[in-house]
Amino acid sequence: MKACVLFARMLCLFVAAMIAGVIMPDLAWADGGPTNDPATTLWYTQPATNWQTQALPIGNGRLGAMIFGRVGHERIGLNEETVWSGSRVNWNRQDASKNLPKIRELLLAGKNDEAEALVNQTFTCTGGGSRGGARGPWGCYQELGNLNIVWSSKVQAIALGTWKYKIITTPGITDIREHRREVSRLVAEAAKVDVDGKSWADYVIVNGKAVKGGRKLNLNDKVLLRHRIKLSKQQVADLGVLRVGSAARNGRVFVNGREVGTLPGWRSVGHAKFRADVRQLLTPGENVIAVYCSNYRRRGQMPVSVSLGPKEDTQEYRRRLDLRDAISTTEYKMDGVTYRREAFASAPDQLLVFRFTADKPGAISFAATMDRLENFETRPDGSAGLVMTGNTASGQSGVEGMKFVARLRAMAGGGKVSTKGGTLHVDSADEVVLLVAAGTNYQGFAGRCTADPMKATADDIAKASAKSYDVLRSASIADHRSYFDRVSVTLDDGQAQSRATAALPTDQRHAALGQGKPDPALAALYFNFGRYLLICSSRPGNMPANLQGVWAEGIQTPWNCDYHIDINVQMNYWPAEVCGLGDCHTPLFKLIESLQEPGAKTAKVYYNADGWVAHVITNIWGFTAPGEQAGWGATATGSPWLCDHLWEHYDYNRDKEFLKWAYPIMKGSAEFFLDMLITDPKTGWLVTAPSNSPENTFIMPNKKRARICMGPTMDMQILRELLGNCIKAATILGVDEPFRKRLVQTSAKLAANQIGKHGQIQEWLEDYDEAEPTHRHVSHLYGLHPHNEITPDGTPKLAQAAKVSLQRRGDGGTGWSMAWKVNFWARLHDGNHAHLMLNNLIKKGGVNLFCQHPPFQIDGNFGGTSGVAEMLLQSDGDVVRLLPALPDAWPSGKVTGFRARGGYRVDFEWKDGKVSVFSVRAKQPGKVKVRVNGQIKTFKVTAD
Ligand code: FUC
Repeated sequence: MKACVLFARMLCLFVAAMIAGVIMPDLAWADGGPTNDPATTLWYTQPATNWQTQALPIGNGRLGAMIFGRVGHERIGLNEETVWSGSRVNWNRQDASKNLPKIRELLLAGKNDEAEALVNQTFTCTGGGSRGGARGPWGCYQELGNLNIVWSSKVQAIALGTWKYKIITTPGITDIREHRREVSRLVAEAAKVDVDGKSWADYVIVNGKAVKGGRKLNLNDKVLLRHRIKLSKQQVADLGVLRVGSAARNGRVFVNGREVGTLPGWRSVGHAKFRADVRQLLTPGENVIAVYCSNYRRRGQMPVSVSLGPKEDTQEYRRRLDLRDAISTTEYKMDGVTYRREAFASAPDQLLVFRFTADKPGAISFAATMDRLENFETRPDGSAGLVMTGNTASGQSGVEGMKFVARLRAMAGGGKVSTKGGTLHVDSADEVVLLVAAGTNYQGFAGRCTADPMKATADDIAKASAKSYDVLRSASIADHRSYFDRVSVTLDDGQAQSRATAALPTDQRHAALGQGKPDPALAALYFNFGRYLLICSSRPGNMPANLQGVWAEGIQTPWNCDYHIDINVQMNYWPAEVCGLGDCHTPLFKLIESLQEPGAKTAKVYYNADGWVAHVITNIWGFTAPGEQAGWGATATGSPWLCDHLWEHYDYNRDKEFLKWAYPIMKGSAEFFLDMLITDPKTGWLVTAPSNSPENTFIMPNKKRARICMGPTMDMQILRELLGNCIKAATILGVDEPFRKRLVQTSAKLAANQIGKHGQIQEWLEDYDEAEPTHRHVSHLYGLHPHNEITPDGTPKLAQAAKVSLQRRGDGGTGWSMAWKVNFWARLHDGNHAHLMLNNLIKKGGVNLFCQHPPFQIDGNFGGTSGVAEMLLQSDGDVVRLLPALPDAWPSGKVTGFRARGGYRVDFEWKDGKVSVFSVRAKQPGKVKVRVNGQIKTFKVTAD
């Protein structure tokens, strides 16, 4: 019976595709294997060239890897969640509180610009704060390194060492555009085949080092290099890949006068290398390779390394990531052999596992190395392994930086494995399994916390190498599925064209979305990808997911890849509870718990207040002080926003033991604000001071611009929520009655939401205009989402004002900003607008579906997943709403396993936009109010 249904479905798909005139892609794999479920598979027909937008992530919560799937030179980016630079110091400005009265006086007098100047001088953190980045004590999360696999080939690559060069200048031209045009012309001219470059200066490079000439090259000189190479007919038949090493940036590459590509710019992190397929351009006889680049390194040395390697002629190339199995696969045929690589990150065995197979014996030969951009040493670890060790920069003299270890072990079937220096060689094996273990000596609030990562990684390898590949693989799949299978979402519009689009490779689906082609399953895939990323970057006991999860590249990562607590880390966890991943939420709670102690010191030193506080950013070293700049660093409500997550976890799971643990943390946060709030004499309201509406600038009546203010709307919404949650928690736990009463009184006096002159929710206490009306932060709508004090049914006027605010902000923004807007529109019950924002978010992202701020920032992935959930289900502990914001684009679908506040599990299906069947389950039987197809009714809850 099942087989019949399957056959019928396949037939439908085929016919649909024919009708739509779409050629179905070849889905066949050599092993007849995976079926590319469009809602749980990312797949492509070419290797990745870009980490941020194309490569595929795997992770086990602690270790992460990025798989490119390259054929000749595979690069696998490695991460371990605690590889941070920096170290612990005291960032608190000891005499800060002395200046607080004056800052407040200025604010009360409306002199925000003067207050801002004073905050900058006296109320920021010391030691440069996050500005020091990777090199300062603040530090940054960074890559562990790379595992490089260079596949052996019968044809040797030719290193191009002897060059002629000429410095390109445009004397007398001052206009920048004219200068650029002239440079472009000169470069194209100089790269031509028939240019006589004989009189140019000589430059010989061996192994990336200048051995002759080049002494006259100054830093930042722009240089055109030419190499002449004679190729035989055979060489033209065999060669085809031109590579330019990492040292050269900001430039252009030419073969026989034809430009073949652009070298990555200075913004690209260190590893970005250049590779081009130049098969069509090579000719028997003389060939000219020209590289234009700038000498960004140092005087006399421009270590460009260029090679012409064997062509990589593959057939049936496929790479894919299966979100259900958490396995990445690369497969291709070359010279008649089918090669297959699998990669996964095992949580049960705590390592990364790679397997290379081929359908002909003895076909696997490669050299493997491990490296990173700085501070490392790689040496043999026995005869079949490597170990890479080093320390990150601590940012303080005399303090040792974090120690890191990556250990590689090869297990080959057939052939020979050997090591020489820092390279592992595999010759003529039938099959190879590589195990990679990694760790650091970080001992903080979470993570592995071992003092001896050498031993820990050796133990990991010893344990895993006693198991077969299949055992490791099955354990990893079972473990991952125990999280992933908790929820499923199907979205459908019943259209043949949509299904045909969904059957395309992911990059083509992404492009089709850009052309407005419907593909509801792509939204389901984006939703599932967010769940996958959370499972892979935030498991119980691990560090919380940072700005790039466990998939950071380079040493100085964007925004130090830290924890921004004025939206970003919170957004990472928005999908956790509704998707039944409450246990993946717990790493955040450990971070919150750890901030109490340093946060209590900050509260005393800056505000002379009880309780604890953390401002806008934090790191793994317990940073709680204000940031280094008043304009963004003074936001005072990062910590209560974090505390909301504690309450949410309780509200979804109704676990009193958890609440007992969490309540003192929430209470400490509330205690801080009881001391910190001041009365605004104009309104009599209690307000925070100083603070910001995150990162946004307003125009003062005197036309000056400022960001420091008192009582920004977001702060007051967050505090109403915090105090409300504390009151509920204390009531449930039966504790702290007098404190509860104080909270009730304080809450009533907090500055209210106000509607401003445009009909919008006012962002500040005064109805200022924003300097940038489409600013990415939409903080004043915190009360709409994630908090729910603004609702279309409960507070229709405020909801209407929130809509005006959103319209003023527009439908663009950074990745995470658009993700937030999906959630906002869903809360306003406008499914079509939420859908528009979701599409904008996906379109702006990479073809690997990584959200792009840009650069890659993972928060938007999680915000997008949360947004899809908000479109399908909303709950407030009283009513569960099914399909509150269903877009026309998803007329039918099915959800299993969603969680709702109140401790519920909800399954439902819909057709033609109407719920056709649903069930609500909970630990205890009981009753629940459900809004279904426009009506709120009370239903029976089935006991789980
Ligand atoms: C906040 C945002 C930025 C960025 C950074 C990591 O400061 O305003 O857009 O996302 O966090």
